Amino acid sequence: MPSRKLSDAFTSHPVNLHHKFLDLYSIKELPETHAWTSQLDDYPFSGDATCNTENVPIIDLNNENATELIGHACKTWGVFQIINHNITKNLLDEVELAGKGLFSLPMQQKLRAARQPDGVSGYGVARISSFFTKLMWSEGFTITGSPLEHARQLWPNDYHKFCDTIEEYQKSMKTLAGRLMWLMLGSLGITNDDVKWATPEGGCAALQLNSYPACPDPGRAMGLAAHTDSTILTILHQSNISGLQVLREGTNRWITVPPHPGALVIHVGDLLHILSNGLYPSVLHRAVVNRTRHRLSVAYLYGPPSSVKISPLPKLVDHYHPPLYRPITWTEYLGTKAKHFDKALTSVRLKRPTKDSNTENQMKALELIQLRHRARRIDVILRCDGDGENKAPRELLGGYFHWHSNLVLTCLADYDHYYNATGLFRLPGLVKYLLILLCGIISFLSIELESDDNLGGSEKAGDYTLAATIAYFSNDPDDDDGADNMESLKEMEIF
Ligand SMILES: O=C(O)CCC(=O)C(=O)O
Repeated sequence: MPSRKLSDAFTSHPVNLHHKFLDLYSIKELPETHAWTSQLDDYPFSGDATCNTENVPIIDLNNENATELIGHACKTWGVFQIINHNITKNLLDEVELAGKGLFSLPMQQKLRAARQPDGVSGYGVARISSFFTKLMWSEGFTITGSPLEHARQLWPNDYHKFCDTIEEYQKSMKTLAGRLMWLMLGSLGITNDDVKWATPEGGCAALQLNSYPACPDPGRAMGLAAHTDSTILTILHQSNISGLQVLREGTNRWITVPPHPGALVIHVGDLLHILSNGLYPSVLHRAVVNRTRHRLSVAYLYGPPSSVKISPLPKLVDHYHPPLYRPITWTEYLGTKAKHFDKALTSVRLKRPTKDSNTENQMKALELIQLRHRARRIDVILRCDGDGENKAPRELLGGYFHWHSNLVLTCLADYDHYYNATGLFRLPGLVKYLLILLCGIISFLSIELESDDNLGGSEKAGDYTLAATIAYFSNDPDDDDGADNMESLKEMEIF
């Protein structure tokens, strides 16, 4: 049962919020417990939607270029709005009405369905509240699987309408989420064969209803503090009151996502960030409140089957793009988020190879070999860019020789890959290795130092880089004059 699996995430990190539930609808003055100071101004705000210099993209799913548009939005924004998504206005209105009905119940009645400290579903304040000293100006209701049990607690004699609406909404959202996931993955060149778990029945989800009552002092209150979603993607329906803001990478400004009639907001979640090996960043977002109007939002939090290991997709990983994250299930990730909150993604990130590590050197060597493979001749001119006397310190030169021998080693290691792929040689084992050894030696010998003077070892410390200019000469069969055609010059920093 997926919901039980997801709830396992919180058993080891229960959230005990030691405070009374305040009835925010009746408060006339902002209590100190809810008065935020610093986090509200962490980044500048771009003004309301009319002042935004740029807007979150709105994508028509009927557009024949929808996949490319979505890919671009995921890469550059991590958020976009969709229209023509096949969710009827009637269903959106119904779910909004169901949410309003729930939150307008007396507090004592809502508390009958209160979420347990180690549970996922039910009524309560945002789980992330435990990471902040101030309380948020909102209340929430989470539904995983069937809404029946909680609906019965809230309305013992009259729960059918709520359940019917929620179930219909969950069904439609599941279909849409599956479609969107494939558009997003498709835009990365990923196909069904690459992600076996991503079947129409496969995904797992939770529905989150958020309520933001009108607030007497909105400038000092926070509806929902900045966070990223622990999902593959989130589909958000917001009532026609603005409040959602996303942090725009690059400018580091909060940008309002204005409600657009009939549009749904799509967030890239942390798990898509991992699957895409960081190509599609999960977006930091928050909700602010306003003085006069009650705002409601409904988030469909969509993820993979709870026990499937999620890791950067093999198609997106190669020598140049090593995997940035370790494999993790959704349940494990939710547990990590409950413990580390905004450090959760970093905590599953693999250590990057250090600059002078073997891996990085081998990648550079490999790049050179790939060039070499297509060329008649490659000249490598080494240069030392440093301050002062323009001399490489001894450890740099040591590094250079280390790199050089890596080149030969990589040649050997990649023999099968290159020569089998090109079909150039089909020779017995020992001969193959002798040939590749010879090739390695030739590449070793053909790398020249431009000038002994420039690379002469010195003991001087300083900020040096050792760079190579690689001249690539084509192997053009029509070129019968025997002269080398230099096709490109490539700059490569070595150390
Ligand atoms: O209410 C909103 O606009 C944001 C909701 C949200 O971020 C969430 O439910 O995770």
